[in-house]
Amino acid sequence: MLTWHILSGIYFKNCTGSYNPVIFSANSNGNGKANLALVSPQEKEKGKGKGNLNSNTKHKHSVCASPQNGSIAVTGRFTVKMSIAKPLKKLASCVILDLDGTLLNTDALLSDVLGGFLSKYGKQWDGREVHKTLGKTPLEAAAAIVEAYDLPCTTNEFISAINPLYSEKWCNIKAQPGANRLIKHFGGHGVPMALASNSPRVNIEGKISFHQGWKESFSVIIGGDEVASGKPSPDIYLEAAKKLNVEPSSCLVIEDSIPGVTAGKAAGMEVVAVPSIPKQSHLYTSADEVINSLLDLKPEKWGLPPFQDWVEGTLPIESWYIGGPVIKGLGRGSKVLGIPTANLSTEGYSTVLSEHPSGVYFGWAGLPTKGVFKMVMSIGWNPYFNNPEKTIEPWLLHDFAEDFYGEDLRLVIVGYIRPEANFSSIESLIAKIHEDGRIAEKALDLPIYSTYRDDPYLKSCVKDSSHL
Ligand code: RBF
Ligand code: MG
Repeated sequence: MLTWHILSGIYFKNCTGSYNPVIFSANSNGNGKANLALVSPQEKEKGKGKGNLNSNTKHKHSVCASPQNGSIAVTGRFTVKMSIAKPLKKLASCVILDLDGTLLNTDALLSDVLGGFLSKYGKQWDGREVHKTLGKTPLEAAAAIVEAYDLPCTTNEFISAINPLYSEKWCNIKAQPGANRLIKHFGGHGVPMALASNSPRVNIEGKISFHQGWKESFSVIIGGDEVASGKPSPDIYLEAAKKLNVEPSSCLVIEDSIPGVTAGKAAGMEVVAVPSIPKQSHLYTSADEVINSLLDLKPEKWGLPPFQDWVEGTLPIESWYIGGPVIKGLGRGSKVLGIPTANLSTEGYSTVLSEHPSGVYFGWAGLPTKGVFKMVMSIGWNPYFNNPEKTIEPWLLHDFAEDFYGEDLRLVIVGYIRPEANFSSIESLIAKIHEDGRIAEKALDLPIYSTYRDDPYLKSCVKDSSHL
């Protein structure tokens, strides 16, 4: 089957006479007929049409389309530019998702269970060993741990001892930020989804049973025990495509681990990597794209319906709270950048921090003696400076006469702007942070965000942690 990719600069005329950009995909069935999918990136109109596409090699084709549904009427003929010479990205019609580390935040679980288990043997779990287990089959992961810690038991004994400890914690595993949003989005747009994990199928079903609406959203679930070999072999992904009844080339895989990315590529699929351990993105060279978190996924890049929840350059998120004394950071904020961030002590917040992807967020900041202020902040390792620790650096959008080190700072975080980035010069970093400030300043006046200004947490005393 020949797939045509029509990439950019495409316009069609709607019934009101105005032109709208269209993302267009055409799957030739070999006889010159094609199915057209019309999607406006502006999200104002949406429609599906069928038309005939001449399969000769001219670069322009006229196509008649009549919408099957949606609010637009494509009445006239429109012209598409066609590029078969350079199909950059294949267009996907289905999404296949990994579970552990991709949709579920299982990192904390691993250290929790293993930490407790190893201490019985007088050993201490070292988080750095985590890479030995990511994307591995349960047997491989177990063998790696038994070996790394020189445990006086066989791999199978280890598995039997650890399994019940795991399954009793399944109810506590949190969804990764953006996982519910992604599942609802694709489900709502009728994009078929499959779950493809190295875990045995019963474990997959057990884990997802604690997340409302997940099981029903997947038309296919494949576990590591249902194929000959687990990832990095392509088997799991190929089996998922077969059960979805689609070509592997029209599947988009979303994966957090390197073996998982290898498996998806070996299956002939497009793969977006969402690394679950920090500072590793350079190792994911075979992925078609590496993103920082599920919040950064742009489905339209893969020919899938775009998210519609971004407002004025910001993404509303479920609000979360953090507070503590303002500490002296590295002093770069005001000295080097001219941006005085009120760095927050992250002591006691390691769980909260690990649950939130690095990136630029915004919200409201409360200072007991000064009031409530707009705030934009970065969470992460500041790629430009390559910090060793994940930090929280809020910038209160207000001119203060004096420093307020030691004072209690309360934050309610309500929206997301972008992932942290590296920059070729300090000027471009500063310009970007100022742009973040302007985006936050404006967005916080929108009713969806402004209501949080009155959140009692911003004014309560530190000991009251009822919100956390
Ligand atoms: N540091 C980076 O290396 N990359 C970024 O993209 C980045 N974005 C930021 C956005 C905001 C709104 C703020 C307040 C800081 C950001 N920083 C970023 C962190 C900045 O480098 C840091 O605050 C200074 O180094 C002070 O320690
Ligand atoms: Mg995974």
